[in-house]
Amino acid sequence: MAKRSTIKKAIEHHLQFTLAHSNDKNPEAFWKATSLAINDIVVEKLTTTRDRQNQPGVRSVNYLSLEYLMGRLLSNNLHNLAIYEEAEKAVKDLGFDLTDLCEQGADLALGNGGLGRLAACFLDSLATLDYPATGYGIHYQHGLFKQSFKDGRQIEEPDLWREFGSPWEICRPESAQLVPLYGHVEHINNADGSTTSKWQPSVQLKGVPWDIPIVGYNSDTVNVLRLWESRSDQAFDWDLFNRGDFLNAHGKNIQAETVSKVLYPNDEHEAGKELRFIQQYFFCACSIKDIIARHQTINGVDWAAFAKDTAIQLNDTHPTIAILEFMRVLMDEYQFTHLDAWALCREVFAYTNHTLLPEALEKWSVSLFERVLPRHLEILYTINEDFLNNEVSVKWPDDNQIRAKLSLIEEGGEKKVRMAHLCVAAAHKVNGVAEIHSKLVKQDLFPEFDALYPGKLTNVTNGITPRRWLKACNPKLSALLNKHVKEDWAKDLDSLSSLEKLADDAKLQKAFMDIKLENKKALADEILASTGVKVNPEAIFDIQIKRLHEYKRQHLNFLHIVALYRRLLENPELEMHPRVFIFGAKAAPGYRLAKEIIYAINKVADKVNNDARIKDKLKVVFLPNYRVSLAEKMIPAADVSEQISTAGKEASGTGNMKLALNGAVTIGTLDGANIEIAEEVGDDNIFIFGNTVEQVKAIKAEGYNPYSYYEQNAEIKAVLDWLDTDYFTPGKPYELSAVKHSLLDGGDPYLVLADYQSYSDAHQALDEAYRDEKRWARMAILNTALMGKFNSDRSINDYVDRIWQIKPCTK
Ligand code: H53
Repeated sequence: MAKRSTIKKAIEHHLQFTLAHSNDKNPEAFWKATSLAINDIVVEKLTTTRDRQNQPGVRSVNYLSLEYLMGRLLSNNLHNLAIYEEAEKAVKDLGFDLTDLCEQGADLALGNGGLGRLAACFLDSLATLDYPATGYGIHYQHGLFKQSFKDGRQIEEPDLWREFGSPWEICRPESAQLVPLYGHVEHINNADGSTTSKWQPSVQLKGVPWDIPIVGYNSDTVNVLRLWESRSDQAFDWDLFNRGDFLNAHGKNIQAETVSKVLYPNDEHEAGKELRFIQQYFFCACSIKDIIARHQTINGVDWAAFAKDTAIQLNDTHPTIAILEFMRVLMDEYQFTHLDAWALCREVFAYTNHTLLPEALEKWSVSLFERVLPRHLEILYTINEDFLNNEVSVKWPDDNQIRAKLSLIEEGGEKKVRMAHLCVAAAHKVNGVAEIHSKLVKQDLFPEFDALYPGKLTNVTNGITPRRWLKACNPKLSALLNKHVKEDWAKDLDSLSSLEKLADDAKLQKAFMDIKLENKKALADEILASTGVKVNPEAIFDIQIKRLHEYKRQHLNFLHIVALYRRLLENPELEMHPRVFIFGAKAAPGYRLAKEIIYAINKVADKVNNDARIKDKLKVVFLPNYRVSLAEKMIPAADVSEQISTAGKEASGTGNMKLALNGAVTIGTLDGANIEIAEEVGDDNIFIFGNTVEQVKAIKAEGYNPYSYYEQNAEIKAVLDWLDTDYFTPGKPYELSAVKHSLLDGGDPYLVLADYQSYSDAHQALDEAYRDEKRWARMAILNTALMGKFNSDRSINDYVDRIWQIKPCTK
């Protein structure tokens, strides 16, 4: 293990020789030098891991994802290498505080929300459990936009995450791949009467890989996240340059670079843009070629061994095109027959479904396919023909309705390719991400596929890494847990359950709640610094952090806040513990209503926070630029976790797990992983409200009428009508009316009004529970103690058992 003096020397070395800095105490340079020093240790492990894994017979998983929300790497890598304390001392010797230094690094925000963060947690667990694994994705020049507020409205600015360099990455131009695009397919008639298809692409891109090391916690393994950057195949056009056309001499470069320039900022919404389609193909094509090349360096061209050694996991439908690219390579470059290629595909690929929302289930227009990937479309048609004739029609003879329903091509209107159908047909396993979600995938989304392929559809409940989401982000609570739990709970999270018997212990309760208060004080400082709002750390910190989306119902939380404010104005002596509602959420730049909800919350916050009449009993804060590193500060300080999606809409959620693990009590619907959290902590330690999945279906079937709630519930009516006045936006009535319109005239698609009263009652019960200090401390402790199931190590072991069948590869 690296010692203080070795680390100190390495930092000084990099400062002087890699960065050419004198000892001028520049924090950016120190952060970079420290990262480089730690990376030396990481890279050594990376090389030995690769040598161990790159052996015949070692089966590995390749995780294909368009998103990875990695956050910052320095603190995480130090914790996982178990040298945080030594580094802290080394950095102190050099005049720095390690916590401050870690803050210098930019977040790697190469994702939008839950899906991208899940991928990052999974990589952490794979390396921790010593599984051979490679993550593949895109090396976006700009990650998710930076968010600020101007007069309450969201402003987006580009994210320049590599502005000050990125010390962890290794560029590997020697492993670049070429990616063909566009053009046409030639059909050549062979002597034996058969025809051969030959794709003549008209454009070629180059994919250059950047490797980010993924350090396992207390393990032998450093795996790799390989991110592809797109460049032009021809670096420079000398012809144009010589003719004096200086600007266009770079033209092709610029076009090629746009492919990996920016992450699409939509979470769970597909806009059908050509550039996104090309992004998907670009990274899949590079990754498939890379997987094949790696296999061949180890085994030569041995396709039987390929199937044995290779698992490919598709993270949502975003990388579906990898299936068709693999087919194309096998057929056009290795002379496989269509049937043999398809058989191999079915051994290799598996697919994770993360959503039931129709707007998130990708469909690409056939005409776009035809233009950009004509050969792939041809292959797809053959797959579809085989699938419909040899599988669907065998199971359901003469049933054209089922054929149309299951077809990989959607007809009627513009023809579209149903990417999820292709995934289900090709994959050997399809999993949902929480019990209820997987059940709905079987029952509602793919019932016929479930009948056609019994046993293919399964569940793997999501998880989170306890290293980042407890050990690193909540050092005080971690120290307390170390005192009470013998095992290394950061690896074996189930061991925290030994705290269960101490949940009523007065000493533990005090220590636990003291730490919560300390964390709340730290967050209060952060809130003051970033918003200018002063909040009382003794108040209940009630937190909702996630992407802004109607189905996640930040507006339900908002309506309840307005109602509380109204109740306080009517009765300033109202019995209620002071409450601070804290939000963190980015809205997709094109999602109008989501942006209106942010605006409304900010406007109400302005008013409430400056109203002396309510005596600081209520505060509302919207922290700008929610991201992984901000989550790390908010989560340890939460008393209450808001998980209030419409039942049936949130596939799993993972923020719910992080907050509960840090001792927050959930107020939530019976949706996604909330259901499993409730099972673990028990009904007494969670506040469940609202309509269930079945009730939601019944309400919709009967014909939901939001107006009836508006007319019958005086508080709902008063609150919604208030939004039409200029009370929160002086001189500008109707500025906040968008929310009201969406709920009344817009039909309230996510049943906000139907759940309102039940939500309000649950909050009342929660307030009473908080006022009973012992009861609340018990609940908080039990939430931490009983989160063992949601360790992402458990999720990964489920994937291994049910889908990947890989083995740890240790020294
Ligand atoms: O994936 C998370 C789930 C969450 C779900 C989310 C997600 C995205 O972030 C993006 C696209 C998508 O289809 C799903 O909304 O419920 O926890 C990880 O599974």
